[in-house]
Amino acid sequence: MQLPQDRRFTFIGDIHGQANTLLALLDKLGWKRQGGRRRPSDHEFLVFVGDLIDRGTSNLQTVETVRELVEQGDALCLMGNHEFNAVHYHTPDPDNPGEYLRPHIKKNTDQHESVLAELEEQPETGAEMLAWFRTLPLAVEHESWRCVHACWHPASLEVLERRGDGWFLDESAWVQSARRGEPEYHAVETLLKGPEHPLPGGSYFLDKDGHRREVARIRWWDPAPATLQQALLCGSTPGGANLDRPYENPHHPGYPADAPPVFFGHYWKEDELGPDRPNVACLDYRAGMFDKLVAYRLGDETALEAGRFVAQPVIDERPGQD
Ligand SMILES: [Mn+2]
Repeated sequence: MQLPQDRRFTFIGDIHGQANTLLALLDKLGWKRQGGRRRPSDHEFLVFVGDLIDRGTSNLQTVETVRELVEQGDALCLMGNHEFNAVHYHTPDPDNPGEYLRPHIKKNTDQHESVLAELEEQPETGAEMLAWFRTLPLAVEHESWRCVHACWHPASLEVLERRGDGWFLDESAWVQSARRGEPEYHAVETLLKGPEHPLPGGSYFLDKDGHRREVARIRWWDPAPATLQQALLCGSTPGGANLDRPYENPHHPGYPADAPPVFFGHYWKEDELGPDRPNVACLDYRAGMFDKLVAYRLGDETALEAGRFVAQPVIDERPGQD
C-alpha cells in the first residue's frame, strides 16, 4: 500500500452507519459530484479512521460510499474494531463446528443488530463487504502523520505484516486473532480497542451500553498520568472507587511529544472540538450516538489546531426524529 504524493490529507472519525451525515460532511468539505462521482476539492485525500458500521441507520450505504472513494483513489480506510468484529462474527470457527470466531451471544448480536437488519434486506451485499473489510490496514504511517483506529502501539505493529505504508492482518492470522493468548489477538485488541487498566479492587463502572466493567480504557496518549483520575476513561463514576491515587502501569504507552501527529477515533468525546495534545487528535465525536461526525484537515501546522476541525451534526433519520 502506497500513500499518494502531492495530496493534502483530511482525517474522518467514526461514522457508525450515518451515510447521509457523511455525504453532508463531504459537501461541507467541498467535494462535488461530477459524473456520478464525488471529486476532491484542492487535492484533498481522505483517511477514514474506521468504524464505518453499527448503531446507525444506513450502514451498507456508508460502506459503499467510502469504498467508492477508496477505489477511485481519493481515500483510504483503516479497520475499526467494528469492521474487525463483523469479520469475526460472520466467519465460522474452523476448530469448533457450528461456532463463529466471534460468538453469537446476545451482547455481540445486539452490537451488530443494525447491520444484520440491513443484510436481511440485501443479503447479496454481505460477503463482498466482509471481503473488503479483510483487506483494510490496521495502521498507516506517512512521514508527516500516523493513523490507527484506537492506539498507536509500536510493539503491536511488529506482530502484523507491513506492506508499504500500512500494516495488515495476514489472511492466515484471522483465526489466531480470535484466540486469547496469541500475539495477533493482543495486537488487535491494543490497536483497535485500546489498552485497559483495572479499577481499584472491587470497584466498577457502567459503560455506554450499561455493561458492568472492572477495567477501564486509559488515556494512552498522555505521556505520564500521575493518578488514576488522570489515566482512566470511565463512562460513569466508578462505584465506590477513589481514583485520587497513584497510577502505576509499567506498560503505559504514552505518545512521544516529538513524534508526528497521530489521528484515531474510538474514544467518545463530548468536549469542544480540538486536539488532545499538540500532536494527538481523537476524531470520535459520537456520531454513533447521533451527535456529530468530525474531520481534521491537516496543513503544514507544527501543532494541531482546533480551527482545522470540521464538524457535521448527525442527520437523525430514525422514525419520530426531525
Ligand atoms: Mn467507534
